[in-house]
Amino acid sequence: MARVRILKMDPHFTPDSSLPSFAQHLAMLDNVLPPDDFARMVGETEELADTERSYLPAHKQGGTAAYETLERKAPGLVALYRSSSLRRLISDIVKLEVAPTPLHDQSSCSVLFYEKPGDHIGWHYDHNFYKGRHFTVLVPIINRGREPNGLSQARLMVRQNKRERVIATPPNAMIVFEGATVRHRVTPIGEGERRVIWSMTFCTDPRNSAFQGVARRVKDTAFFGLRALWT
Ligand SMILES: O=C(O)CCC(=O)C(=O)O
Ligand SMILES: [Fe+2]
Repeated sequence: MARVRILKMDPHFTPDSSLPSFAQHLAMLDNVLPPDDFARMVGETEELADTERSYLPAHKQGGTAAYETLERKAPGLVALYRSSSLRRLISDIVKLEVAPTPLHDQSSCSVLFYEKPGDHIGWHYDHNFYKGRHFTVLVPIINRGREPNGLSQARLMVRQNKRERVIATPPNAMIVFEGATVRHRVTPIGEGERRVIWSMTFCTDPRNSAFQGVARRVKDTAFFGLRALWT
């Protein structure tokens, strides 16, 4: 039985720099969690990966651990997602009051594993199925590989104003972007490399219409069931 370590409910975030501009719908921070809190998150994620591997053969296809799994296996991540300090930090960055999106939305809080050579995500937008504006928040938990800086060769790229840009994703960074307007992809990971990303969404108004609810479920199926994005 895996031991479950609970993160403090409300750790303070300690980014290296003062808050970046969100004028381009995209912002990056480094070293957002205090080292001890981050180390506990890494531990929780390693245990999650171990249990996923032993109980879910489908996991070998690479992919995602969704909210229900995280609630049971990684309660510290879920607590942090719903903490007032994270909500405050994201609201301050995007300069709008945002809230976590509902528990039943698989994209609200998930962990993405890139560990088979070639695992990647093609160009996409993160569709917004809510009434309000919708933001994606990524925290790389593990990123190890054979690049000179020790990171994997999988790169997060964004395309804006017809230009492509590489966004660094070292462990304990935070990338906040408006996924409905910032097209992005992740290039394939190499042999023996590993990249694990904690992906969350926040929204200014997390209500959704009946139609939007149906559309969201179709999207969840694509992302978590059929892995349509993992082609
Ligand atoms: O793994 C990444 O860097 C990006 C994942 C992604 O596109 C998402 O969570 O929306
Ligand atoms: Fe995305």
